[in-house]
Amino acid sequence: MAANCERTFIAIKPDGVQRGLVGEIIKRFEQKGFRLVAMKLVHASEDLLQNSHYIDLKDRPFYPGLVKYMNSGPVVAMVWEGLNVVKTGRVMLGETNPADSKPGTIRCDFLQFKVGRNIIHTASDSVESAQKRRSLWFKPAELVDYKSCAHDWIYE
Ligand code: DAT
Ligand code: MG
Repeated sequence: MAANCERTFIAIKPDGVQRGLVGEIIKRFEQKGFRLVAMKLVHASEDLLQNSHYIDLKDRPFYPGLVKYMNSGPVVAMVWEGLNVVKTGRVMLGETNPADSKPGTIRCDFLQFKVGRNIIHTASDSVESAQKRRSLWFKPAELVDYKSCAHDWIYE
């Protein structure tokens, strides 16, 4: 796959949806020049969260609270595509702890200090883990194939 077709999974968590931050967060990815590949508003099941999405964290003390929080309302699940989107998406989010996040990042600009309410999820420390996470939330047919009219302006 071409480098500028890299994809990542991003989800706006229940507090991000309830606080009306969906548009602002999508805007940042759009303005950066990433292409929206898939998006849906979904109330994730406990099964998806417990047994798939957060399975890697199952031994952590905060795991039950995390699953409950993610299951407390709808989330906006998305796939974004572009050059280095896995790494850059992570930078745009900020650190896990909002208090450690730098100004200009989502978790700094819209949060105070609570790790347990950090409004946004990104897969992904690697392209492979992004792909794995994405496939839990989206069927292949839900990934929309189209060329952005800005593509040639962004990539030369
Ligand atoms: P990130 O969401 O930055 O990728 P992660 O994958 O380490 O962070 O953890 C997933 C989520 O778990 C994180 O967004 C919030 C929650 N979490 C992590 N560490 C926590 C902690 N010490 N206390 C409470 N929740 C925590
Ligand atoms: Mg993580």
